[in-house]
Amino acid sequence: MFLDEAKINIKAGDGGSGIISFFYTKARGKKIACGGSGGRGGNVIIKASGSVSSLYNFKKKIHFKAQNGKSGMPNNRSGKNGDDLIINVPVGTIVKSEKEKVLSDLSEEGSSAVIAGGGIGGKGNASLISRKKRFPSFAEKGEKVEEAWINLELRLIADAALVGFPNAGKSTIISRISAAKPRIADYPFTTTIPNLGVVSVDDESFVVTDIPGLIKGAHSGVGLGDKFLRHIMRSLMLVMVLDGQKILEDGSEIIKTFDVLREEIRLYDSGLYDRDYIVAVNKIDLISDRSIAEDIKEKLEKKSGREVFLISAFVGTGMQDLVWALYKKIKECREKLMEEKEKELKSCDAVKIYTVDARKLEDEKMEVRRQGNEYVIESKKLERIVSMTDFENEEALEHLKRRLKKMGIGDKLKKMGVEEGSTVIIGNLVFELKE
Ligand SMILES: Nc1nc2c(ncn2[C@@H]2O[C@H](COP(=O)(O)OP(=O)(O)OP(=O)(O)O)[C@@H](O)[C@H]2O)c(=O)[nH]1
Ligand SMILES: [Mg+2]
Repeated sequence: MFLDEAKINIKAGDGGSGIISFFYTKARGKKIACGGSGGRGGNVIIKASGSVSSLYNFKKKIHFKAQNGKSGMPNNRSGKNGDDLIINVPVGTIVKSEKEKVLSDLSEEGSSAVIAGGGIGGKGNASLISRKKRFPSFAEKGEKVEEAWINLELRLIADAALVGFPNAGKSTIISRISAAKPRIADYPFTTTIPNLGVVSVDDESFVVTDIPGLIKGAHSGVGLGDKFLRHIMRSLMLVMVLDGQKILEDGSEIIKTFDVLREEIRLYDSGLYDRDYIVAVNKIDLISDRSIAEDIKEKLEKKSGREVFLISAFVGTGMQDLVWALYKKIKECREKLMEEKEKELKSCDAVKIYTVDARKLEDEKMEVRRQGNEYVIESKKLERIVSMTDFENEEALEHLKRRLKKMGIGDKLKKMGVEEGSTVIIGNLVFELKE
């Protein structure tokens, strides 16, 4: 079965907690804080792998969790970091958040992205020594991270895509030139999900896909077509498959079909419309008068400015020529693509690209929301600091207070319009804003 969408639940590992420990030297009767810090939680990484061909497995396994970081240990030993969890997906998978925001586009073999970062480890008391506090009897808790639902979406990356009206014989063509065994039948919309086939030529190969038939209005969702047009967005070239049986009715009918097909593609996406293509007029075995077919071929060639092939997927007429033409064109397209990539790489050398860690940027944001007489502070960074504080421990609370003061949070809040004496809330922490 072929599946092109999946929804999974991921959770990165929580950070391990720091511990409180002291070491006493017998000889000099000295006390040293030696609690180790917790390890980092494992990341959830999604990786494109050529050995995975569909999203089918994500129907059966939905929950993915990376390992938590371990707690710190005495003698200032840190806890072990949690192992990252690598989820292998097919090349061409797009990862989106639950709100449909694109998180990553894994279009190349081996490319990967950290989709959920592990929680940071809490500091042990050995790392909390300060000039004021030489014997801290508190430690930080590890950062807890939340689970999230993400959507995986697979766009098939075929070299050539067969597009045409229902019943034109697209599936018959793919079954003839590759080992694919799609359903073929004498009624429209036989194909409901795309078929993929590998075509071998000369020791080399290329991938062809056959998508459900398009009809007028497909670009706006009529029929099945538009749902699958996005699958062929990255195909190097298209093959417009026309039903030669139409010639029997009236010679101009097939030209009309061609126009409607092109128009649907143009309305769907101009990039796809500009993509290179060839035309195949199928079921040529039904036309007994070859000169009529040749006449149509000429007209179509004139109109499109492309090569037009008269074929019969059923009998095999013209199929060899079609395969060779595809092979040649795909080779050209691949070379062009390589050249463009090289150019892109070269221009990258000249321009230095500065990237900002998205998480850091997110961290620095701080917003104040009024809720009745209270003010709720929304800040990833502050919320994290608060959540890592052990509220049962007086010293830890004191440390938190000092830290917030040092960060100038009070002044910042006053500048943002929070009056003195107001109640302020950060995560689980509720306090009164004072001088
Ligand atoms: N005579 C003749 N019939 C053909 C030829 N190619 C396909 N057919 C027939 O046309 C009908 C439709 O073929 P399919 O390959 O299922 O057509 P399709 O374009 O995949 O159709 P959808 O999946 O509905 O979009 C079937 O009955 C085929 O046997 C051909 O070259 N000659
Ligand atoms: Mg079909």
